[in-house]
Amino acid sequence: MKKTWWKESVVYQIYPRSFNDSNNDGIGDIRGVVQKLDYIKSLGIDVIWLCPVYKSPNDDNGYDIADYRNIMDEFGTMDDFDELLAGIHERGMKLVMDLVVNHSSDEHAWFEASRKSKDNPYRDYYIWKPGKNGGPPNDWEGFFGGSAWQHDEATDEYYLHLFTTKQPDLNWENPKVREEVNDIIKYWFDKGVDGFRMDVISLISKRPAYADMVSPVFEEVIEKQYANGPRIHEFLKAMNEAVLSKYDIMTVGEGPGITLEHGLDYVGEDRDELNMVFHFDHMFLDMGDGGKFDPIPYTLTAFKDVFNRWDEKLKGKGWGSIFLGNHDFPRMVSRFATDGAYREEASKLLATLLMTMRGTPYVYQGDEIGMSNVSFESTEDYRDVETLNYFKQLWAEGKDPMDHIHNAHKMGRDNARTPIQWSGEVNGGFSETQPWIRVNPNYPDVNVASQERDERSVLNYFRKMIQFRKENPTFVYGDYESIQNDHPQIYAYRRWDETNEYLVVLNFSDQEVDFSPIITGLELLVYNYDDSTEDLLMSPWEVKVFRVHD
Ligand code: TEU
Ligand code: CA
Repeated sequence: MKKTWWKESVVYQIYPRSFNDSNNDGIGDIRGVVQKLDYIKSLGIDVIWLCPVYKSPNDDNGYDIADYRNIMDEFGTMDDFDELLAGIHERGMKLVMDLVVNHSSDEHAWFEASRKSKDNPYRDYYIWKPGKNGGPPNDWEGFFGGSAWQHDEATDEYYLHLFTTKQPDLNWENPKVREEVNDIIKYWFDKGVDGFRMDVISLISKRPAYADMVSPVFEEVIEKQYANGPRIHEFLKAMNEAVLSKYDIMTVGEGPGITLEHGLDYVGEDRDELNMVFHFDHMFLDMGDGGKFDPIPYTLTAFKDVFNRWDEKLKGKGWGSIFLGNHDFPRMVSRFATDGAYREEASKLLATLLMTMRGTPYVYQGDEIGMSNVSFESTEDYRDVETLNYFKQLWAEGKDPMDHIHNAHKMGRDNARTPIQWSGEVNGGFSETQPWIRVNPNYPDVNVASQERDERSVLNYFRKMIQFRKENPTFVYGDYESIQNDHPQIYAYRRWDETNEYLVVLNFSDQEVDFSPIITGLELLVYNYDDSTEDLLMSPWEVKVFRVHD
């Protein structure tokens, strides 16, 4: 495969509202990120992906944009942004921004004009339809519950919003919308930004029939009706030709509905569309037919299968992204490992997985210190619109949300949105004021400052693993094969190229496991227990990475 900087990079995702508060108003901000650039650099990070910082009424924490060329007041000014970008570049890192153009805010000037009258020049920037039988145009549901259509008094029509009512979907059929998006991208590239993560890009091309939902299972509706619409690849190719291809940047498309079947259509190296995608196959493993708040158990073998199938599909043809969490999902250690007695070992194990797979690794803020899920005692402490809508829906069904709060504890997005725990000081050192969302009460035990002082901390293990990946490029470009794939507790795989071979063995369980890989000539290189030995008697959540000699 062609070698490029973004394949060799390790990306760090920042959710600015929760990262670091520089002016003590309780909200993380851009200057807060500037203050921590040396810290991020010290991890070995190459690329920072910054979640949305544009002007926004924050109905969905910045994923509802009111002005694509200005900065949200709470986060600072354009001068702060320019300083951030310069600071990142000075340190030899790159900056990737979030592009949210499936929808805008209803407070964007385009939508304010669009809703005024049916003949407004901006009318066709959004998707308007007359109602049917006194109700919405069809029975589509939004991602956050309820109808995906909102009636608007002024013109007595409905607009489509796949997310909240304050996030109207843009009409990509309109060539002017596509031009506007290209101009926005150009604006930021001309400032020197190094790429975009494209929010729900899989949803931009709508199926013109607007037929009723084909299934009561939302995941099927996404796949068959919302995602991968008829013109998606035409739109992406045109965007690539007009702007993306003119700059040395990276792109990663996010998307529900980007399944194994469709992945290569987006990232095939012969396709000139996107560089990478985030698929959700492993992120949906523990969701039942009722979706996120209907959690179900899953097995390690199912988890391995996702990685195996994607690696097999993409190999030699397109590039993958490796991630285990972000601002939309629970903390990786609580979800895919354990946050009990073995939280530290388990965090190190997941760090090892991230840094030894084929594909570009993405580290979500706080995972480098092993931050875990939070269980707020009251529904009042939750902030995320998705979780709040869930509580509302329960009330509407005559149920008491408190009887279901365990689902929010387990699956809610606020798990990943609590403030970064910088120290054992008040509010975890995030802010001197009460933050916009509560700090995880485990901050006295889990924080950056104490881990800086501890050679054996999760933080220093992350640093070591990132360094290890860089020193051994076989982990970037080399081949991948899972061994003893049916093993219910061990995830073991080989990585190799013409010159090197490695074996990674990860014990995904609380039990000791005697593993026999039938591979000889093993030299132990990386491990997460002080007393690790070259044998394959694996302690709970133990990691062993070997060089394999012929
Ligand atoms: O997320 C898109 C997406 O698919 C999410 O709806 C995800 O499935 C959901 O969070 C699971 O509960 C992106 C952003 O990452 C998210 O923060 C936004 O809320 C959403 O788009 C709308 O812009
Ligand atoms: Ca602030």
